[in-house]
Parts: sequence; C-alpha cells; structure tokens
Amino acid sequence: MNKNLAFIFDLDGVIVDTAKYHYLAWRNLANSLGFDFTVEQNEQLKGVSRIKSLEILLNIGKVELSEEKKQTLLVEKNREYLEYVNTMTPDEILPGVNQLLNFLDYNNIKYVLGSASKNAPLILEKVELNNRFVAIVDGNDVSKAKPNPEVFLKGAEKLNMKPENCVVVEDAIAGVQAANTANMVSIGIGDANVLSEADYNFKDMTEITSDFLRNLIN
Ligand code: B16
Ligand code: MG
Repeated sequence: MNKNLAFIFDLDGVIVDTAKYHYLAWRNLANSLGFDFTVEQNEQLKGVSRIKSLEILLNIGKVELSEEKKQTLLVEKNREYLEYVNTMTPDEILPGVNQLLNFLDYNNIKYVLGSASKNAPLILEKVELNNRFVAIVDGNDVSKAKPNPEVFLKGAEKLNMKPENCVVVEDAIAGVQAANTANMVSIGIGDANVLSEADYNFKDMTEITSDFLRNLIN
C-alpha cells in the first residue's frame, strides 16, 4: 500500500456527468414556476448542495416561496432526477476514469468518494463502481456544504490519511476551494480559467497521465 498518498474523487463532473440530468429536472421545476432556466445558468449549481441549488434557482426566477413549498419542490425535483439516474449504466462513466482507478489499484493507492450528492450511493451502483471505493462520503454525511472542507476531511478520516497526503479531484470551484482549505492537493477538471485556484488543471480525466501520477506519488 502507498502510505504517502490517497485520492478523494468528486462524483458529478468527475466520475459521471449527472449535471445534465440535474439540469433537466431543475429546468422543469423552473418552467412550472413560470420562468426559464438555461444551460449556462446551470453552471452555478455544479457542486452546490440540493437546497442551495433551489435557492439559486428561485433567485434567478425572482420567486419567493415558503419553507414548506420549498421542501415539496425539492422532493419533486429529486423524484424526477432519480428517473434519469435509474436509466444510468456503466457506459456513462466519463472517459479516463476507469484507467485512473486501475492505475491507483495497481499502485495500491486508496481512494474514496467525496460528493455533495445524497444520491451518490445509488449513482455508483448504477454505473457499477460502488465496490471500488474504500468509502463513500456524500451529502448524507455532512452538515456543511462545499466550499466547507467537511466532506473531504471526513474522506481523509476514512482513508486514515493526513489531509496533506490527500489529492482531491474536483470539477467545481466550491470543491477546489474546499480541498485547498482542507490543505489537500487539488486537481481541477474542466476550464482552467474557471478552476484557477486548483494546484493542477486538466481539461478532462483522460489528460491525467500516468507520468503525472508517478511524479505526484514520488
Ligand atoms: P443531490 P458532486 C453535486 O455532486 C452536484 O454537482 C450538484 O449539482 C448537486 O446539487 C449536488 O451534488 C447535490 O446532489 O441532489 O443528488 O443530493 O459534484 O458534489 O458530486
Ligand atoms: Mg462535481
């Protein structure tokens, strides 16, 4: 086992692209409230908790609702979102992910999931990755959403690793900030201009080469 390094993976935008399903469900909800919601606006919801996502959405539509109504809408949105999730198969694992996990397995480097999603266990099951992670830390385990580092610090505990020996792979600004605050190494997946706070940037998971990983390990 490599005792010097371990990985923490975000889920949406890193392992799978569930943002497109979140978008369809949030857009439906927005339409039902009488306003539109664009793909560009959906960027604001990436990595953000479910309740915070609703608040951002309502702010976009300039709609004010009671707490009770918000709870009803959250249940409805999640019900629709899960209809999409239930159609997911291993084909939806993003390119480069399996190769990276295989590299880590081969080098005895442990890894956990660190996601804001309360649906993370189901999603991993649908894409048949549930048995590969040492542990899953998700939205059910934390009280403070990213950019608070709680989810990643809990991940480090599960890995039995010091935060400074953990590498976080994230696609959202809030996630990169959470990793940095936790004193972990941050890898940003996506637009390097958007994720400029990350220690390392890659356009997508296929760009993380074994040479890069070997340098990181050593
Ligand atoms: P759920 P991640 C996040 O997943 C998504 O990026 C974000 O859009 C979503 O609102 C959040 O999970 C909560 O998801 O409604 O399934 O609990 O990127 O942290 O893996
Ligand atoms: Mg994400």
